[in-house]
Amino acid sequence: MLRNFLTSSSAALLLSLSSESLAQTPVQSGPPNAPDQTPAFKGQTRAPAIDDQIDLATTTITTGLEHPWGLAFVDNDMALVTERPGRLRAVDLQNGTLSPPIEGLPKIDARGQGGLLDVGLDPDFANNRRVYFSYAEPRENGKNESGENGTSIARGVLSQDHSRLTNVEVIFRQTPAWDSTKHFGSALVWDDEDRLYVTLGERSLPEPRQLAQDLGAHLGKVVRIHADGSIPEDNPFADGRNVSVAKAGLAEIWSYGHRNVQGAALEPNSGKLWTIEHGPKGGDELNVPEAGKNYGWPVITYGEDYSGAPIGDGLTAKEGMEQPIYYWDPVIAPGDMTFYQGERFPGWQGNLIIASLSPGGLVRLTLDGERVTGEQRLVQNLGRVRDVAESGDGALWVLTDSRNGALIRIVPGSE
Ligand SMILES: [Ca+2]
Ligand SMILES: [Ca+2]
Repeated sequence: MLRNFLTSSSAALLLSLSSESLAQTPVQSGPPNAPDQTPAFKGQTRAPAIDDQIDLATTTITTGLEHPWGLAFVDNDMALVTERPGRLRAVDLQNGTLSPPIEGLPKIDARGQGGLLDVGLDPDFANNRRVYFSYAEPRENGKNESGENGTSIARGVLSQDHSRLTNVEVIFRQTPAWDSTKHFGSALVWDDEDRLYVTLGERSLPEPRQLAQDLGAHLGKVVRIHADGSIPEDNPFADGRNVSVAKAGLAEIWSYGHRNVQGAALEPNSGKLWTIEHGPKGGDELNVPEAGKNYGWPVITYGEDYSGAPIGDGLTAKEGMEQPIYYWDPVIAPGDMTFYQGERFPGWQGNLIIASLSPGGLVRLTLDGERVTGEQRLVQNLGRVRDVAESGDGALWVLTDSRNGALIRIVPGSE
């Protein structure tokens, strides 16, 4: 009798322990690179794994894209796609036909991580047919005449037959230029008042990396501009009001202390910008950058240098510097991301869907406000995914990053 009682209560205890631990088990991503670092708050990393086993159907719409980077839907039948070597193409979403490279692009430096990067349509594209794009621009004005470049944003008018851009003009140039082939950023996101956020890398090398903390440089910044490149009056450094730092910053700057931000999206309910950033080994970050705030790099960060050495003094937190709302160690190497808004994937509304270059596929996050409550890895068989976007019918579309990259459509397997 006593023995039976003990046995059944032990079993009940075991059962409750195991369901508790199951609910808290994170995605199996391997050991951390920096195991001695501790998150600043509960749930800042390794959120519980989402355990619904949704079956996904993937359809390859087209292949033969050389390192495609950015995707923008023109309508239900056509999208624009960038290829890093410097080509912009229209792709027929029904049959996958690729147009010849669209003419009229400026000179592009396609070395390393550079090239033609993001593409986006004007909020009033239906009337003005303006297209915006980010790219690594060769710069002639530097000490190292052949090697200097910088991220630039240009716009042009797309012809009705989408064969050519005309009236191409550069609306923003990141300064200073640098002789580097790394960390260009550069996601383009419109806010609800048609202002353009641009995310910018810090060029990776030890010297320019420090400029992420320098408000006199555009390196390692998010900037916010109007469509013509002019500066919104209420930008945090637009009139020198925000001088809690040593000097007033460049007026385009929205937030600073970033490393290499290649993904960004506007949260549909709040209208706030969210960004996702390549950190060092073990330090990828999700942030909600606020006006004028410092996101820490390279003074604070999770993870460590690729050599295994600490970054700077190895700090993960400091007064006056913002914490990421979530981080990954080991990393996911994030491309772009999107907040899912459709109804095609039941229960996914408001989830953040992130492109992963390594380990690849997609990362899905469930959220409670600005806290991550769950994480799931999907379609890892696709390998390196650079961009993810949702079409008007609630399907997801991804670009895979390789010499023979593909545009792939994803819907629930039950359809
Ligand atoms: Ca994108
Ligand atoms: Ca940071």
